[in-house]
Amino acid sequence: MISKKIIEHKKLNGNKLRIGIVKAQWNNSITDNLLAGCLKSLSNAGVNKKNIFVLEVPGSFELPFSAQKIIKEKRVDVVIVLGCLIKGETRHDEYIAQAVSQGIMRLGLETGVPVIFGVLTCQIEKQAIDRSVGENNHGYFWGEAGVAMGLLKKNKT
Ligand code: DLZ
Repeated sequence: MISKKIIEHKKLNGNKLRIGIVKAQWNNSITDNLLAGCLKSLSNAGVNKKNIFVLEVPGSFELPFSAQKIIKEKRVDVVIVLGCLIKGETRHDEYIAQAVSQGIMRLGLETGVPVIFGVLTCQIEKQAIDRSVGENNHGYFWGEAGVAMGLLKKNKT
């Protein structure tokens, strides 16, 4: 089943925002699409290309560390982490999902810079494909969430 977009953001203006994106390379065919969707929504919200800092890392487990690095080095208003976990034969995906979600939540609370959880956690590959293409590209929604939270952090909403 394809999930429907649940929230409608009002039109936001991101032209003053500095935004970090960290993309995991594991399941690259999916995360490339998430990144493309994310960049499209940032562009639609008026975010300037020169204020977007993209970092690629090996896998989702590396996302919190790398988000921290971008926060320290680039003075961003928000970071969006993008990854794709697909269940395998072991419980690897569960440990990674826990570590990433808790790691970025802690990072956001400790630094005051919000970090958007843009990680697909899927049972099978088809679920990941369905959520990374066309109108249902979650990267697009996570870009919108990033703009909303970046503005909130700057007190611009
Ligand atoms: C090892 C691993 C596995 C099994 N599965 C995924 C996955 O589905 N998605 C993902 O982003 N990364 C996966 N990784 C890699 C880990 O995130 C990490 O890169 C390595 O364990 C090295 O720390």
